[in-house]
Amino acid sequence: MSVKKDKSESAKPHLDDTAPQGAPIKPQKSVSPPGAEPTAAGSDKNPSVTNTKLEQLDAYREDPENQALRTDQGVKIADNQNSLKAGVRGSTLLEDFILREKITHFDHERIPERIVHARGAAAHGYFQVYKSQQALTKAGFLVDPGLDTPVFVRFSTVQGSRGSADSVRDIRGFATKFYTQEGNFDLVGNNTPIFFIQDAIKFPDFVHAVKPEPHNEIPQGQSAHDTFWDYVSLQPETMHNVMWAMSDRGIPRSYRMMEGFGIHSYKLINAEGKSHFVRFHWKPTCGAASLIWDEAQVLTGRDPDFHRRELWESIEAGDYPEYELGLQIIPEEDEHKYDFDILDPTKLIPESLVPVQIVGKMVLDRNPDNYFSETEQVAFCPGNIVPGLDFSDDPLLQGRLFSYLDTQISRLGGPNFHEIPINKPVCPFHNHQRDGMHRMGISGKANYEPNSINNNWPRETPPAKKDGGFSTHAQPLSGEKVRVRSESFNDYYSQPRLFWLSQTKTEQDHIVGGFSFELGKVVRPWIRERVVDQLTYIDHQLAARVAENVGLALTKEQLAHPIPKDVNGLKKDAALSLYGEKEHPVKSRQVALLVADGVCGESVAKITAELNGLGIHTKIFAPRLGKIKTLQGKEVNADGTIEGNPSVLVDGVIVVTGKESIEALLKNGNAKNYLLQAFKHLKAIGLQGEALKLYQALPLPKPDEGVLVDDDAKKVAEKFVTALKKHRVWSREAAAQEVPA
Ligand code: HDD
Repeated sequence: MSVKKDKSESAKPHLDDTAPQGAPIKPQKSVSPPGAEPTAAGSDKNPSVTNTKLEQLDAYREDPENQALRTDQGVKIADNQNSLKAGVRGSTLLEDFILREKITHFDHERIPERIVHARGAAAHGYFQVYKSQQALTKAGFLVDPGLDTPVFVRFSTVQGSRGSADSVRDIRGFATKFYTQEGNFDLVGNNTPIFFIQDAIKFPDFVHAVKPEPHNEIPQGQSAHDTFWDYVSLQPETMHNVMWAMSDRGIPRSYRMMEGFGIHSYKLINAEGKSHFVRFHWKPTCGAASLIWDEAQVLTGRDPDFHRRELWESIEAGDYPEYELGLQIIPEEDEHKYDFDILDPTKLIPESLVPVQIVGKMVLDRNPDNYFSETEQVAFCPGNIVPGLDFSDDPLLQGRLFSYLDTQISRLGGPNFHEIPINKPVCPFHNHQRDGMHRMGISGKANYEPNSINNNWPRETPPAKKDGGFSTHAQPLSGEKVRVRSESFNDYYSQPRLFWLSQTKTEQDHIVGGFSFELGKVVRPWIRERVVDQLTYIDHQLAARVAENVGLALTKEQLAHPIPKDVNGLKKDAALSLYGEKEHPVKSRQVALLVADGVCGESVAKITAELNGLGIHTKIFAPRLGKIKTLQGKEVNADGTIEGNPSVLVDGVIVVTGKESIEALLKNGNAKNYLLQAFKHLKAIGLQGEALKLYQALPLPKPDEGVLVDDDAKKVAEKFVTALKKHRVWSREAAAQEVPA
């Protein structure tokens, strides 16, 4: 574990302005445009960014430069082009050990993909606590602000296979492995604060229902099919998470614009042995934001790697994704204070009841070197915790403690997966576990305990205030051994209603749209009816709107269904809405500048400078690659073609003035489509000078508050940024429906 000095003095303003004054946070390095250079392995691109985990991995990195090609046994290979044959045109000989080794290894290259969360992308980084949390926990990584704890974070979708698209409607996984000095702590969360089911025994049923249907393996990366909605309609505890999935949370803009949640109540244990319940939150410093549904669907084809690419390129560019760690603390004596059970993973704890205390920051600052070795082989287990933390009795969490370790044994081929470099702790680890497939360590003489032949090493460490052995919090228990669900888990509808009522009108419209789209793909009518029936227990208006879209009408009985009660007196909770009146940070946003020969080069430079100054990334797209001639007789370099970089890849577009340039764009269908789609997806559109003509040539309504028109380059950029801060032009939604992009 590397110990860092307080670097707050060198921290750059703006980039780290969310850290409290004096917090020991490392400055970010200067940023280059993402995707501007060829991508490369993390250690090639960012060699100066390192930590104890990355140093540990260095020992395993291979460097084939100036090396001979050899077999796995070290024999130099003289011919890697031809197999050994009986005569020039003869059959291949079994004797060919080089061929056999190569083909055999190839034949066994694949391992089973994860049962869920198969599609993912990951990055290295570090976590630092702002201020000691010793009143709550003795876990070193939450106590010592001088430590930066290495982390490896894997983001994922749940439903699709390894090769599925990133932008599908789904829950996202947000799994963090903290390589602490006291062992690995895995916080294996999602981008929603709640889960679909309450008890782990239902997980196989739920996953079978959401995965592609068993007879034809359709659909891929989507929950829009009969078996999922059949299960949902029969298991009302799913409704809360389903509401989140149908909302914009199901289609995040990027991994860096997504919240993360540990979901379950855990326990923090301090040096005196006192316990507090805790719920973990990750808050992105870029703010949380989502895609538009049509855009998400277009993206599955235009760039199936959209989220993965954005994560990778941002890190290469030095524009590191950051998340603050937040804690919701519930004293033990408040365990029964709420209308819901804090052990129920389908219930969140509203932030207005228990505010989230921000305690530290995680920065993702280096890409992996090898997808398989690191991202695919990383094995997260919620059972991996360190002294100072403990589990609660949440029945979903309890089942997870078993499942993850178990699944790795078949996924990674045996019980020694902790020895795979990415999974190894950075602190020493010795015990008497022995042998098994793929054992790497060469163990010492005694393989039992107690022993006298090795002086009883390795020995137990008694629990202590610091650096002690793990001890389970002594929690009093009572009751009978029973197979039941606690009655305190019974209310399925109050929290989905709180979520619904906390959304803006736009967000509510999107939820109605989400349900209507998905149910539109459900073939069996009785399943659609039952889902609508479930919705009537949440909100009549929601149910009626979805019903209408799927050709149903609510019955008198359904309209008489009781409205669920408020959650601890709350009708709304602002933290549940993504948008509200919030202004969004513009840092890290991507903006396209459309140009062609004859563009005003000075304007390109001014707009670029204005936006880059705010941390916004700009890319210049033209009908072709290469140097584009400017009005001033100079050249600007095109970063890509308009065709290859459609508007779904960016947050907004500015068309730069120039008579000839606009005339060329008027003849370019891809440029026209750019504006049509940007308009349809509610994006800010900047039109400088002549560019208005391009807009006017399209079947679009008169410029609205998100179409920013000005002759002056700086002014158009300023107006554009004001619109970008709203994330989307929400007022345009009705007009956008009519645009046939
Ligand atoms: Fe799970 C993977 C998140 C409940 C069983 N889960 C997995 C991953 C994430 C989650 C993010 C991917 C980790 C990675 O990137 O490798 N799972 C959750 C959350 C849950 C949850 C937030 C509820 C709060 N999961 C859950 C239950 C079970 C599992 C109740 C089983 C009883 N999950 C698995 C698994 C996976 C997995 C099958 C597949 C691959 C793996 O574990 O390593 O064991």
